Amino acid sequence: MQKKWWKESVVYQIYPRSFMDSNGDGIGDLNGITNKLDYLADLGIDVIWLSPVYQSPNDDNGYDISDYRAIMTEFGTMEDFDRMLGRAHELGIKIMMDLVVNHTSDEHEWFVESRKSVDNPYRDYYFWRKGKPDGSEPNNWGSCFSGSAWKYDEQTDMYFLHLFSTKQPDLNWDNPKVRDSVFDMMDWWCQKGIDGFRMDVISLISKQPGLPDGVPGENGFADSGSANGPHVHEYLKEMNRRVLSKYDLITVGEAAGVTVDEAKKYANADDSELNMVFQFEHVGGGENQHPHFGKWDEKKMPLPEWKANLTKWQTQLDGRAWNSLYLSNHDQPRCVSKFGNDSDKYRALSAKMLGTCLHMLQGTPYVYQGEELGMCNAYFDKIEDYRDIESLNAYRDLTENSGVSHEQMMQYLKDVSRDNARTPMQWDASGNAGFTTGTPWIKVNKNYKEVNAEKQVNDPDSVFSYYKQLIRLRHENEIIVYGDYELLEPDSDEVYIYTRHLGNEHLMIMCNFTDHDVDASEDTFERIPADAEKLIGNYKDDAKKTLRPYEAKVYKY
Ligand code: TEU
Ligand code: CA
Repeated sequence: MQKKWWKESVVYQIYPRSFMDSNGDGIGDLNGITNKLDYLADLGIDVIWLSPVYQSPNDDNGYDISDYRAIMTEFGTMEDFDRMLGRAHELGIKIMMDLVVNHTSDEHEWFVESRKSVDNPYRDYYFWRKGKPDGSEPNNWGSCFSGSAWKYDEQTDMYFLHLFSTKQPDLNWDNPKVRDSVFDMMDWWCQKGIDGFRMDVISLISKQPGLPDGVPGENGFADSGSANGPHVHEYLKEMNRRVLSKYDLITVGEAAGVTVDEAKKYANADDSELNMVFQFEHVGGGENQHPHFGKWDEKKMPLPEWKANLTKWQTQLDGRAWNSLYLSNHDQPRCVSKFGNDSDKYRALSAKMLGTCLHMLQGTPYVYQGEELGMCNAYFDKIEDYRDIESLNAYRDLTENSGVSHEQMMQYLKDVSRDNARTPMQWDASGNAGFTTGTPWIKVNKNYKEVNAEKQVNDPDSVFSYYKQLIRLRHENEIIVYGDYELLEPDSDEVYIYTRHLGNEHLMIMCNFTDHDVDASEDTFERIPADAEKLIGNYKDDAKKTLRPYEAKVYKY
């Protein structure tokens, strides 16, 4: 397999609004990030994925961009950005920018022009359509943030398309001028010296010709059928040719609705499109009781199904494409709350177990801020504490239109709201967890006195120290990066055990997903020679065949 630096890297995601506030206005900012770069260097990560820092009215916390070449006022200035980039580079850390080009803000100059008249030069930068004869929306597509994907605009008596919020109009990638504008802007950032792009919902950029009605539940994303649309690979190849291939970048496409077969194209080892994609199957749920409730009432996927899913990605991309590895990000609940056990007793143990399970797979691992501390879901009790547009819109929509009770909806939010991941980073036990001296824009998790960085950085048994070790092991062992993968005990609904192989070397990764003792099978255990080295584990001693609650261990032989 071809060696690449981005295959050997560990990426750390920063959600700037919640990372570190340097000036007491309650909002994280670029100088806050610069001040904490030493912490990240200590953790040992190679690349930072910076969620959007561009000028934005913040309808969706920066995923609605009004100027791609300016920094959001609340986050600082372009000089602050340059200083952050320079300092990161001094520390050997690369910066991957979030590229949000499926849509812009409605306050972006392109859209401001576009909405003015049907013959404005920017009209075709977006999707404008007449309503149906009865005046209703042009088609039945829904927005991911509730309601129709169309918004009526009086100025020209037409609707525009927005797959996300009404302030996030979709760009029309079929227009070559849109592609020129986007590629110019990307090139401008590359010239500045950034190191890569994480591409927001890039799988949605090619819409179905004619924008036909979708079959609810069958046409994928928002019933639009936009995921992996007819020209997406053509446009990405063009982007690769015109921009990406001119620089040495790390690229990852967020690919809602991507299948393994599609991923083989997006992330092809021939370097024609992107390095890797974020797929969603393993963070999605099992079946849901009310299909139109979407993600809110998805059941947890049974472990055998989850393992089979990850295994499919591991084995089918091996040698042909490349996996990204993640359990959490700014859109997902905290992984220790979702996949582990966030009780006092098992929080740290299960956080380490999940880290082991993920970091020993083939692919590039992503750590979301606070994951390295075992941060947990927010569990806000009051709707007033939520900030996320998706959560607030869904609350309104489901309680008002779908008969969901307030209590039920609050439970949904506690389990899956994106705000669970957006509470401020917990730096220390002082007020507001050391995130700000002012009032944070969103409440700090109640457990910050127990769970914080200051407490963990110098504690060899902490989740932080464990993650540090996981990251170091990847840097020191080629087998973790390049080895192939085999699943053992596929039917167990208690343990996830797999092996990795490279040349004559083997790794055995054993993870207990339950709160009780589980014995690995005789067959599994026989594979581990007596002189095997225990590379890492979250219990000090070794109970050999028995995996204790949330135990994880890795043998090398
Ligand atoms: O997310 C798109 C996406 O597919 C989802 O994860 C989605 O945000 C939703 O939460 C599903 O429940 C990206 C960004 O990561 C997200 O933060 C933005 O809100 C969205 O695109 C629009 O830019
Ligand atoms: Ca600030």
